[in-house]
Amino acid sequence: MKNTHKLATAFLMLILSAPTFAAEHVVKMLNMGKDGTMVFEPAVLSVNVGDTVKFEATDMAHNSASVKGLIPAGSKPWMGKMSKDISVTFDTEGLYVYECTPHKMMAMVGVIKVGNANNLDDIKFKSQQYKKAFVMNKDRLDKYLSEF
Ligand SMILES: [Cu+2]
Repeated sequence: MKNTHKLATAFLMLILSAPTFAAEHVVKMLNMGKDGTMVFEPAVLSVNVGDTVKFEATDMAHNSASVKGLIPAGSKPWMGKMSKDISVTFDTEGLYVYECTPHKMMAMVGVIKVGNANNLDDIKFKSQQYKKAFVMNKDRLDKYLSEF
């Protein structure tokens, strides 16, 4: 009886002290998806601090690159190579906007929320200037940001 109790206590300690494992999410880079042509899918994603997002070169001639000024202050930017997968680990909370470099004009963009969207107002404000570069799908980024 005593041993059983000890075992139960040990088991409980194990559960309580177990680290929460960081998750890996996958975002596909596509010529055609649910939201139209030249899209990331899912284009809007919520993850936890410490999680990794793998941008998968499902279709060729795309990349994933963070947009200057549209990521949290102090966070690390990234720049994926064309037609290559890239994995990004997110250690800083907030909203991140990223783009496919050659398809920026077509609003091939995506948004990742890490933890809380504490920079939402800042991103909404600064994205007004950024989205002037879009010649197609001009409302796409606003639509994505409206989900937060
Ligand atoms: Cu692209």
